[in-house]
Amino acid sequence: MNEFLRRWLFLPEQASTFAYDIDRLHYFVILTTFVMSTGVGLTTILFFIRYRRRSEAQTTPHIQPGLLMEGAFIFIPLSFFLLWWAIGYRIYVEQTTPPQGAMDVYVQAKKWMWKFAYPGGPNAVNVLRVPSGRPVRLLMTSRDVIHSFYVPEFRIKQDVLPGRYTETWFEAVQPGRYQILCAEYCGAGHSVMRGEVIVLKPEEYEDWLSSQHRGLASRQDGQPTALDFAPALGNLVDQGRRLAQEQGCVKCHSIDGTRHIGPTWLDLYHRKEKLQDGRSIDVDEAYITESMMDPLAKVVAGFQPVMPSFENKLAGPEVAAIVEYIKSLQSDAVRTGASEGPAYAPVRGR
Ligand code: HEC
Ligand SMILES: [Cu+2]
Repeated sequence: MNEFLRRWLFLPEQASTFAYDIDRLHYFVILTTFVMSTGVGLTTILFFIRYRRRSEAQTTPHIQPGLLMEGAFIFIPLSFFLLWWAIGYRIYVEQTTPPQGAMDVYVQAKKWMWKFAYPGGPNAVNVLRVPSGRPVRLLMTSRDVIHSFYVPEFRIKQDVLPGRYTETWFEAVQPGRYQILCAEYCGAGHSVMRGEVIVLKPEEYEDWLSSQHRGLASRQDGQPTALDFAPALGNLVDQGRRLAQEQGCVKCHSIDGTRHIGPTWLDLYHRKEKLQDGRSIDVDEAYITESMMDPLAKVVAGFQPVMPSFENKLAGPEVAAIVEYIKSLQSDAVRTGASEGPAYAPVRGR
């Protein structure tokens, strides 16, 4: 029954503990109003035909409904509304009260990404890893404008405000991947402000967490920086960083915003890059890949076309790892318009 109604109403999968409660209330409201409005509609049509005016001289008699009829019209709808309110209120209280012992994750929204920080642990951009079967509390704030954290499968949506913390919580019922969307229009990149919740089995989550701690501990300075989200994005990013060193990319590209022989990789992803032929291009995965395979296809304005091609030198997964590594290099700089060049003030200028 649940599954049938869910599909019939085009609702997404139910992946959190309160998805079921919310959907049940939703079915109840929808079905009641559906039945009632169908009843009203059919009665209207029937009355149109049955009580139509049959002659010019016909008048409509004044009808005085009885007290019982009047009462029924008031109290039946009212009791439905009160019942819905009572059920909704119970769910609202549950949804706004994180349970004791919930695991905390700090969420920072900014144009146009989600950053997640685990207390005393790793950071991540756009990927929130959580264990299944355990309540997770999100403490959220924004660095710029109002955003809204929305995971349809969890039936949670919570505004994220600058200068204030808001919170919400959920308990994922089973491992899977669910999209995070921004549900508050926040500028040109609103539609690409997407992330992902990866729900892991509790033991997988523990493994991941301890691998992150190892990653953090082995860093020379010991202190994670805003520039270094790489550990949290896992092996692909680590592999990409290693490959970029092995292949000599970092001889020409910096990761700290400074200009070398090639443009810096910091904040490269979704940068608006000016090309030599005057065009402007949004740096996405395809463009980054093309830059490795065919560097002369699109040459960045102000740079010499000296980058060698890496076609046949890198395998598919290696290219993907480098792309993920480049994507992970995001600074804390807040952008307001479309970006041209690093948002970061170059340490050594041109
Ligand atoms: C000899 C120096 C050199 C090496 C080595 C090099 N690049 Fe480049 N790269 C450049 C230069 C110069 C440009 C800018 C001109 C152009 O677009 O071709 C560039 C551009 C790029 C761009 C586009 C950047 C932008 O701002 O739009 C990407 C992505 C890129 N390189 C990736 C790589 C990767 C990945 C490697 C290693 C596998 C690498 N590069 C190795 C010099 C180099
Ligand atoms: Cu947003």
